[in-house]
Amino acid sequence: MSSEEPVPPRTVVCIPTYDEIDSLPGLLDRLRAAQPDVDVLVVDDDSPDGTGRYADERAAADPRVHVLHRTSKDGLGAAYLAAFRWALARDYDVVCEMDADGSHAPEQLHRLLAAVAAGADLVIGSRWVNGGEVTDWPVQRRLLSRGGNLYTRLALGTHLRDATAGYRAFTAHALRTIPLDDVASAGYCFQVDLAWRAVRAGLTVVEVPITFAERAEGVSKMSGDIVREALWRVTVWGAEHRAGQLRRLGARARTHDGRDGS
Ligand SMILES: Nc1nc2c(ncn2[C@@H]2O[C@H](COP(=O)(O)OP(=O)(O)O)[C@@H](O)[C@H]2O)c(=O)[nH]1
Ligand SMILES: [Mg+2]
Repeated sequence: MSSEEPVPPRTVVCIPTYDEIDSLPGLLDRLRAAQPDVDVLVVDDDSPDGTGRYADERAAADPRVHVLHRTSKDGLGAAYLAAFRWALARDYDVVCEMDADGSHAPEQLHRLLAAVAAGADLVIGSRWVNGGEVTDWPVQRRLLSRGGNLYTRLALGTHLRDATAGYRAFTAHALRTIPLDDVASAGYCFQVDLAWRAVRAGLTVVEVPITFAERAEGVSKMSGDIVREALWRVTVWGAEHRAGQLRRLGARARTHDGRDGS
């Protein structure tokens, strides 16, 4: 390569797993085929079904595949935080999130990476922007996702259409800018939390359309508790945000009054 050519960014896709032995092999095949120059980090929470051992075998056979073993099931948020620290310590330029269950097509990762190359700090693969779609979801599941996202948008006053989505690309700059040490959110809320922190930090957050497919194998780890956590935290953040806006408005009005009276 001549010195004139730009150096391609070093990219890693982080895949959190808990009991994904039926999904992970095919997903890794697809990801390695779609993006041969991208590294992969499987973050396994000691899956009883042997997903972590399988990931080790893949890593032994393929220098692009890495595994981070955690000792017990500790939620998606904690797994991603550990993955981000791992990636930052190894100087990756771009750090992606992808579910293990095949819902996020590796064949569409180039859309996220192109938006990063165009200057975004955080790219969200969105189901609910023009061109985005969900295949095979029943109407109740669509309503839950759309309703949750509408509520989030109104409560926080953001432009994001799919703040709960888990197909993402962050620049290392974004991960170093967003305060990560006090993130306590566990499930869907983790995704909203990070997007909201990125917006407030003044980073460029963009959405690109993706086609989301429901998992074909294994079972979802989503639970009522995860949905309730998201609703509760988004409501609190929204109330704090509005209270802050009101305080600032009040302070501005007082400054104005003071000026008028002088
Ligand atoms: N490491 C780890 N991964 C998890 C945990 N909970 C969920 N995941 C993974 O997170 C991704 C999304 O979870 P999934 O069950 O598909 O949630 P859904 O898509 O909302 O139904 C999958 O790759 C899961 O294996 C966890 O506690 N630890
Ligand atoms: Mg899933």
